[in-house]
Amino acid sequence: MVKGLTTVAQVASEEAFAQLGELFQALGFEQGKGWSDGNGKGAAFLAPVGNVELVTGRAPALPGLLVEVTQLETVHAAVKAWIVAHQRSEVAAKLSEPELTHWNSRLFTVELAAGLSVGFWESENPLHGRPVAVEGDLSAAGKRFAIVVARWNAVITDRLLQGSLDALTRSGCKLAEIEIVRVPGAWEIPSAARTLAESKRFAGIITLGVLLRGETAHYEAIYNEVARGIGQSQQETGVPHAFGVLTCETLEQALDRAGLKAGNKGFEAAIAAIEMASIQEKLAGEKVEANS
Ligand code: DLZ
Repeated sequence: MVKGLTTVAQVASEEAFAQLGELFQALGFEQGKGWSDGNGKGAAFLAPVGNVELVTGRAPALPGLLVEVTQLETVHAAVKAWIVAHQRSEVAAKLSEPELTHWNSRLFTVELAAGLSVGFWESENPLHGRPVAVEGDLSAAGKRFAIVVARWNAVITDRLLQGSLDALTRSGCKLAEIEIVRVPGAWEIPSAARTLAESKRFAGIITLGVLLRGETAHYEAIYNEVARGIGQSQQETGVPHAFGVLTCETLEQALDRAGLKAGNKGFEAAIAAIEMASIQEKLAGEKVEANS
């Protein structure tokens, strides 16, 4: 069965061989397994995907070796910089400017060495070549969400709560569709989250709390149990649970993650819940085709 694709190019000198290797790595090729047998050597450069294209009815794109890239101008600049760095004036003469093709793309070509002509191209369609994926929308309109928030370290959890409410309402969720449940501490989050999830009234549950290592006896044990309980509730009910329980060394670190220097984890958790709620909705609606 087909396993991969290899294109072989002869390079005249060891110096050019080394310089081209440098360029290919700078362009983003992953270095593969090379070889050396005393007479010669080979260097392999890997691309994430490859294909053989058969063409009929019109002339195929030239040259035969085409590398699809993103940021074509950056690649063009990298090739130019390589030409200058290695004083390859003979290559400079064979470097074209990026131009539109008849296949909705832009392309430039360069003869990097005798017999090694490469075309670099970028599709005008940013989704070209991307695998089709199920992705969640970031709309919370028409969905109900529950937020379970611990009262312990309220100076921080209140900020996380504000962040979550901000994310939900800005994504179209009405305040009336949000249920806030306050529990004593992080330890109590899983049981409340589970009850809410089992009610099947919510598209997602957002859990918010703060555990401070310095001030929490049996910190690891509590943290593990809280994480396990929230995860288990999510897996066993099928309702997305976003994990917004901070685990920090100090109060300052926690404040940074509650809206000061490192974003607001309550906001981020709510966004994750919205996305997962949408993904669950899409996955639930997907049909299993006969041949899949
Ligand atoms: C007891 C305790 C301690 C020491 N530290 C924290 C903490 O840092 N964050 C938090 O949310 N809760 C803490 N708690 C309270 C427990 O989570 C729990 O509420 C009590 O042990 C009562 O069951």
